[in-house]
Amino acid sequence: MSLRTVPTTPFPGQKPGTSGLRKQVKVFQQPHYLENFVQSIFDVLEGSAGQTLVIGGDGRYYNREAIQIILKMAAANGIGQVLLGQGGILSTPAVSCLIRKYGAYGGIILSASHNPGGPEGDFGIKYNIGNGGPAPETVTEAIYARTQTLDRYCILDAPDIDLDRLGEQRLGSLAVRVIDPVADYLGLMQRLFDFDQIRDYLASGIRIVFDAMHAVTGPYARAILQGSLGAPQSSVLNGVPLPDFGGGHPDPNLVYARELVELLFGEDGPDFGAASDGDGDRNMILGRKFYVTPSDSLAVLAANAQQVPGYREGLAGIARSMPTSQAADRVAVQLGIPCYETPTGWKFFGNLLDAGKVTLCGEESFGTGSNHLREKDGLWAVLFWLNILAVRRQTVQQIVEEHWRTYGRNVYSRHDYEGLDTTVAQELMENLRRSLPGLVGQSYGSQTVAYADDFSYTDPVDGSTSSHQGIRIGFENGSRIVYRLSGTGTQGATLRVYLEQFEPDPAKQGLDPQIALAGQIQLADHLAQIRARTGRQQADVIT
Ligand code: VG1
Ligand code: CO
Repeated sequence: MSLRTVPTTPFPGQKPGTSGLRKQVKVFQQPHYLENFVQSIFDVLEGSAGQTLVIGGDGRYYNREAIQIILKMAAANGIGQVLLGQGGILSTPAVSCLIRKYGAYGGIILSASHNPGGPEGDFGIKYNIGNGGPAPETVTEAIYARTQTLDRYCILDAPDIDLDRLGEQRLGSLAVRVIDPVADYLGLMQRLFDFDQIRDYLASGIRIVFDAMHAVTGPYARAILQGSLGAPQSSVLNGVPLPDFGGGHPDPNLVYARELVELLFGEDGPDFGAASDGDGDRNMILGRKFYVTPSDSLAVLAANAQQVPGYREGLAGIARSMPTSQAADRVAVQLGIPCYETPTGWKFFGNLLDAGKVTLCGEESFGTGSNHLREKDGLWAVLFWLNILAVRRQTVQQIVEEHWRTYGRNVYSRHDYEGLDTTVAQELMENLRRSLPGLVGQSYGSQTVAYADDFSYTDPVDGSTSSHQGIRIGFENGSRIVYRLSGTGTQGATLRVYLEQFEPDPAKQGLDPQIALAGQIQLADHLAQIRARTGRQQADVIT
């Protein structure tokens, strides 16, 4: 085994987005591309010599190859120990759990999350810090800056590690410990939820289906739902992780989780359905013939948290990303606790959780989590729901409708326009930004604009400011239209339009959101000239 220093030159565009660096597999496969980024991570980590890193990925194409490279680079860069998920598999929440449990210095997650995989698909890499959460912007900016000046990387010339053999192997001075990807995570879930109660509930004839979408949650769902909670074999769909996710799009929403949606909305469907994404941090919750909007899911979990063992003592506060509906804010008011509004992406929740300011966090993009770790957590949300259902013994639909009657309904929808020409999308946003000062006070139908701005966030813990986090147009009646460009896509630009309207009248709360929001949808197009500028007549994905 010998240590090799390889001369290299910078690649443009190695800038982490909303959640790590995501590019097409082909981009990552270029010689030195992955190595440059990984070396830049090691170069900005101070005091990592001899420390422990957690490494694993969502099993997508190029996962195993990338892990071999990263292990040899970790060895060459003086890391002391790596905890590696068996087969190179670890869900994003499991990485967060392991970093925290074993006091690791940080972790590297190989995933492009909900983006498709396979040789023609996407790959990604994210760095998590010692609190178990995504690296904050100060760290991702430093990594990016380093990629632009890098002129060498260090790697150990050594044979590959056997990724599937549990136990310790060595790469020079680095100890690689291959561990069961599920055990520690399962232990944490057992401490938070009442597994006995959920098991009894499931045994009472309740039928559940979890769609792992051929992504990382398969082994977790089988061990937890079937192994520990006694759900039958049929309760986990697409439970084997595949490098190309079976050709699917591992994004748990009404469009991409069609198989599950058809089951739940079909005749004699199951009582409860759920799905997770590529790396296991997202969740979609369904009842029989009923879809729970992620923003509502966060609000329902908050309102019912004290029925669940891990949250009996109540919540310190709630945080939601700016585009997420204000349903959780209403619960926070009732509970007399603060509700924070952060930019999109989990990295902004870490400081609030570390400071004990919030207990629950959520995003409209099917992400919910809590202070149990520092990532959003798909299966955790599923277990949270099952625990609430086991206590309340009502249907998902009854619970959500009762919630609306109590708090009012924040009718909500997100419209995504995917694969737009980047210049067209940027001009659309620029133009809209320029029009903001003139919008305040304008009336459209019965609505008057109360504020129109480009969201800027100052972290209440460390005082750092993040600007240009999305355009918000808020109306005096509480309705909102939010526009932002995605920071996770790899081809062209994706415009996300978030629509929200408050409906206090129970008689009108059952209306299909697309119908209830029709006026808002039209206004969103009018204000940003979406159809005229993009040539698109409608959104590609509506959630
Ligand atoms: C999207 C979601 C955002 C989420 C991010 C990462 O980002 O909107 O809420 O945190 O994906 O999720 P963007 O920039 O494309 O809107 V995951 O599960 O893909 O790591
Ligand atoms: Co994800």
